[in-house]
Amino acid sequence: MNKLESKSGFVNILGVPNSGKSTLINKLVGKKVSIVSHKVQTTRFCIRGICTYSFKDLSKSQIILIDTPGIFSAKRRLDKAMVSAAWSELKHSDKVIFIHDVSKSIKNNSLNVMKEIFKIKKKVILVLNKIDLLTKHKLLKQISHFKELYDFEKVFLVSAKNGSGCDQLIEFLAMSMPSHPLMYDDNTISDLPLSILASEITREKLFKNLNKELPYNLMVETEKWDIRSDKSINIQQTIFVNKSSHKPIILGKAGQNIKRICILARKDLEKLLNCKIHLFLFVKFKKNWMEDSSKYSSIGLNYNA
Ligand SMILES: Nc1nc2c(ncn2[C@@H]2O[C@H](COP(=O)(O)OP(=O)(O)OP(=O)(O)O)[C@@H](O)[C@H]2O)c(=O)[nH]1
Ligand SMILES: [Mg+2]
Repeated sequence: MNKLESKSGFVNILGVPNSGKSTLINKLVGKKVSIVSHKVQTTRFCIRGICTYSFKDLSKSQIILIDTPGIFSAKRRLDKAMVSAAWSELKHSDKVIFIHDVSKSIKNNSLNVMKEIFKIKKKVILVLNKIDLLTKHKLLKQISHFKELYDFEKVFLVSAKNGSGCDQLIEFLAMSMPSHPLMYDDNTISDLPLSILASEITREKLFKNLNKELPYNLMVETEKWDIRSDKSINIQQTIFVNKSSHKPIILGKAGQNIKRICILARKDLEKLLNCKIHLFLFVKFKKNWMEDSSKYSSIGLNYNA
């Protein structure tokens, strides 16, 4: 490759919910660009995480990793919009990764996703994730099972959580990108507006800190973003719930839940933005927010999917 020639391209990451797509993107990018939780359907729209890789000869390859909502058979409007978003960018991507959680057996849902991907793309990279949870013997069994099913372009064994196998994956992706000028400057790690990223961080804290009683249909909106004279930032967010009974769940006894969530979100935001944050959270009951088309378009989802 010519010294000055750079590479740049798109990599789509698809898989069933909870397989570790967002964790992998964050590990490859090196910062949290996409929220993660132990609950399924955490990611709601496509998020681009950007990784700029430097080769030994100092030329660069920019890998634009597209995190997608997990794919499942969707029935409700929001779920359908999420699944449709996951498929939407596949045709245009330069490489596609199918990611599978090795601690789970290969069920119908994962088989269907693989089948659909192979209908659109001839070459598919298989990433077997969460290898930290499996014995070598069981892992070898899984690998041969996948190889019997499809002819994958390449197979990587990784733990997105602890990073093992991730260097080999990113090197391969960097080499595989087409010759193209960099699409973002070297320091960019995400194209998500900060106000949306901030809403996502609060949603992550809600998902992680409310257990069985979590109202999945909540939505967070950043309504105010003011920079003070001392450079600290005032952020005001509203958490919308579509049932009034969900409001006390989020608030908790004497407001304990919301206070804890606010502190955790503020700490993450301060780390991300490198400045002092004043975060104010409000909870509002808004019946049918899931039927409000403006809530979909603001995060790039198709209301009529
Ligand atoms: N032990 C282990 N856990 C992992 C690994 N990768 C991800 N996880 C965990 O798996 C859970 C789901 O991870 P996510 O990255 O949110 O999964 P996702 O595929 O983006 O999920 P959706 O957005 O809901 O489709 C989280 O609790 C992660 O911490 C891994 O390599 N090892
Ligand atoms: Mg996700």
